[in-house]
Amino acid sequence: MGVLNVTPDSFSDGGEWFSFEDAVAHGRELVAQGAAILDVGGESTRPGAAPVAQDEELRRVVPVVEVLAGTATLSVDTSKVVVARAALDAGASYVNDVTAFRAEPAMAGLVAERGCECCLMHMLGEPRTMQDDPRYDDVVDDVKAFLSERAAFAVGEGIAEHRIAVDPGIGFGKTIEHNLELLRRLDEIAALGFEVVIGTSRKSFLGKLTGRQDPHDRVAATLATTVLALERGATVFRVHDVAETADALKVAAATLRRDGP
Ligand code: HH2
Repeated sequence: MGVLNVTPDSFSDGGEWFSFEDAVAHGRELVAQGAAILDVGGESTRPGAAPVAQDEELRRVVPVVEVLAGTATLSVDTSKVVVARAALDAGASYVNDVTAFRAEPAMAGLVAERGCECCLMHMLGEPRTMQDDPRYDDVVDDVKAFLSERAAFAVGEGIAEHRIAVDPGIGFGKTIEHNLELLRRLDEIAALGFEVVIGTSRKSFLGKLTGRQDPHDRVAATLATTVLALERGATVFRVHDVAETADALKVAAATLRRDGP
């Protein structure tokens, strides 16, 4: 899953693909590099990011989805039903909601009605304050319980189980140790029986571990987490650096004999 942020303020690539032309060109490049899914987002969820008005989010996301539809599976990274509906009308078939349908529960009905896929992500609190001293009893057990509850809600709203993916939400209300524990024990989340999406790409815990301040310098660190996550059952890797990730996953998967030559 290639990240396509049509935003001026995303934590690692804000402004790089903000114009329609740049976003479309970058989306095509990610597909050429091997992305099977493009995750188009018009609102940053980094800690402290400013909320984006619905009309502005529509203006950023919908034209890009419309042009890129057909080149890959198009995912819309939004928690607003209106934005998701417009993106689905424009050719998207996957809804990535970082609030797991909590912001707008009607999102579940939309996904059910359209028969599309969705990703339900764990987040403690909300983006503005989520990094202020997050605490858990046991981070993996707490995240698992949350994801099970949200998946049960989604199924209750009519979404087929095989169309639901879950994501532990790396960096969303988590300390470095929480992120590492979730990666170390990702097999326990995979044991829930849903597809597992993992999003570590360029995130700040990697910067803290390696001393790399510039998110663009965290590709190698991201690859380490990607390979570990594959080994522990993740099946979708949400990344900015698709070419490097595709190579790492090919070699790791062949070694694990999940899709070797
Ligand atoms: N991470 C980000 C955004 N959306 N969705 C899922 N399912 N999992 C993630 O880990 C995830 C996500 C944050 O990364 P990015 O889009 O690069 O930054 P920003 O939110 O600043 O646009």
